[in-house]
Amino acid sequence: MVKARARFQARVAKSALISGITGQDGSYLAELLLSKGYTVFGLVRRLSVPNLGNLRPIAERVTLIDGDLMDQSSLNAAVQKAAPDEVYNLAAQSFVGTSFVQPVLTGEITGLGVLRILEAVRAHAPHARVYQASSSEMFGHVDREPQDEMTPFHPRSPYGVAKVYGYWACINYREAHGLFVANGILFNHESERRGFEFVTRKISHGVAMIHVGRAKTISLGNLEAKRDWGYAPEYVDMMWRMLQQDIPGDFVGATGEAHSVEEFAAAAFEVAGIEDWKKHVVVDEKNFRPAEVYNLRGNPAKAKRALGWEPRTKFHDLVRIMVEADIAGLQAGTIPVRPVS
Ligand code: NAP
Ligand code: G4F
Repeated sequence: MVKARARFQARVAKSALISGITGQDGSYLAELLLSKGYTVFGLVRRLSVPNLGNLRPIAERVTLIDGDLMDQSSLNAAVQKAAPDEVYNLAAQSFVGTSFVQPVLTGEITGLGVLRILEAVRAHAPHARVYQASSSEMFGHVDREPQDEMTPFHPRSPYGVAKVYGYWACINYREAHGLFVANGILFNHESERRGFEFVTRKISHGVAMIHVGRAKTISLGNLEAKRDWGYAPEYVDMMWRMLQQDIPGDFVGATGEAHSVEEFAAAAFEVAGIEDWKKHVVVDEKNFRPAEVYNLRGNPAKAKRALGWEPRTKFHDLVRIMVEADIAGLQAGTIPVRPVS
């Protein structure tokens, strides 16, 4: 019995390297892996002001390694130092809007950065299992609904194009070099840790600002766009499950339900008890994209079948979680008062 437990513990005491650990998903994933007994290393890039807020609850329990997806030697050194069993590549220039303004940088980080991670793993930890944060933005201009693992890609932004490059680089390293590499094709997932520029957080924070009397309106773009929005902590569990399989594969992660930006806004104002929400929303041309992705809805059947993964949080609960967290954070002074346009 004691021997069996020791063997079990030896088996679960794995180490993981997470790129993008300071972001929404990276911080939730680090918490999940720590709860499973992993030794967690996180890659962080140099910023003029450190950006470790999401890691506050676990700051003492993760080892941070300096490195940047733009810089091959730092990735080689990070992989050597962490000697990981699992590598989660979550780092990216992840905002679609910015990718139209900084397309080359986005290609470098979000596209070529994947190749640099794969090269570092191939050279220094070829037995490590790799998770790649692929995206439903790869589907882009869709010709069928819902989208699944067989749906063709038609990306509509430099971000989407870069993600397609990363996706195929992973499959190529699987086929050419025998690496264990898995693509999670995840649809939008949100939380109280979401960046302020993404539409859900822009709305939840904007509504909270109006609720506490610090703003009167929110400036938005295309209210008709539809997304399949889930809750981020549940999606990092899917990432982990993908790396526990015997054979690497690619999986869609989604709720199977789509809602419009307008529905999200209406629900958010309702949570805050603000009536006549249209009075508080200004539609501004500057928030529209040169090429829009109008409608995304995923089919997570493969993930359910093979991984036993299923999202639980429903759309209205997600909206409530985000709006209540922003109202509480503004009232407590733990969330910044910032412009909402
Ligand atoms: P996020 O909050 O924007 O986090 C991105 C992370 O990447 C941050 O930790 C950021 O570090 C890091 N990063 C950016 N450029 C880097 C560089 N050059 N070198 C090293 N690190 C760099 O994104 P997220 O929402 O957690 O998403 C995680 C991943 O999943 C991303 O790849 C995203 O494209 C993909 N994805 C997200 C969703 C979604 O709905 N959230 C859906 C599908 C796919 P700093 O803190 O220093 O900026
Ligand atoms: O919240 P968004 O900026 O997210 P988007 O473009 O769907 O990308 C997110 O999800 C992807 C997965 O599909 C990830 F790969 C990616 O990293 C990121 O996490 O915009 C959602 C929709 C768009 O159609 C946009 O045009 O909302 C529309 N929208 C309308 N008004 C707005 C606004 N988006 C933003 N950011 N700001 C607005 O004012």
